[in-house]
Amino acid sequence: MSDHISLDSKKNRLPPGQKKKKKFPTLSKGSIPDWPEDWKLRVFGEVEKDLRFSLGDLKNMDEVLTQNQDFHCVTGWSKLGIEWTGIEFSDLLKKIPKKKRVKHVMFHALDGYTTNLPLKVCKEENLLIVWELEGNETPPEHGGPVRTVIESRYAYKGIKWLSEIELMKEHEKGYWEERGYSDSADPWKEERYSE
Ligand SMILES: Nc1nc2c(c(=O)[nH]1)N[C@H]1C(S)=C(S)[C@@H](COP(=O)(O)O)O[C@H]1N2
Ligand SMILES: [Mo]
Repeated sequence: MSDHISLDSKKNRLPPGQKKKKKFPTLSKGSIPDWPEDWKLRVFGEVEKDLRFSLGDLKNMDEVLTQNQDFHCVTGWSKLGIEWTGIEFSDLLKKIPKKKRVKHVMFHALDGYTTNLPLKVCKEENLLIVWELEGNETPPEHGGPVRTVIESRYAYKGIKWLSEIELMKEHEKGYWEERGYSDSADPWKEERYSE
């Protein structure tokens, strides 16, 4: 099919200033971290008690789904229609006895990376915690075994090698947000850098 009649361009899925990539590039601040045998996703902060979920726990949840998402890197490339399998953050959140005052979420990764999002965004936009990419285990270079993705924000708001989710009452900035990248990171408004 020629490009100009493809579904992608019809629905205008390419945000301003982005170029479409056929391949799925990888981008990380450093090298791929080791994945601990006994990995568990820890949820801590403003919770009644710390919770830990193994990959098996996640895979056994009734809410597991497969979803296609577009992926927009702030450096200017987009990869459209990536198929992920995992669970919605909002479904995980329902299982967590959290304090009422939670307003913000910080995601932590095994390479020391962090990224922050308002709780409202985490609940209302399609933030996924995923372990499969195109029907196979997510490869380490793309953040496997477990990462997050959120197509409504630049891709640095998704975290590879997810280790911990911190529920917070105050706002704090993550790794790129502290280094001058936009805190809200909406690709449709081209929010690349902080003011
Ligand atoms: N843990 C971790 N997550 C991360 C990053 C990183 O360096 N470490 N880079 C971010 C950036 S800037 C992008 S564009 C995407 C890249 O994901 P990919 O390598 O699967 O394309 O991961 C995001 N999440
Ligand atoms: Mo990025």
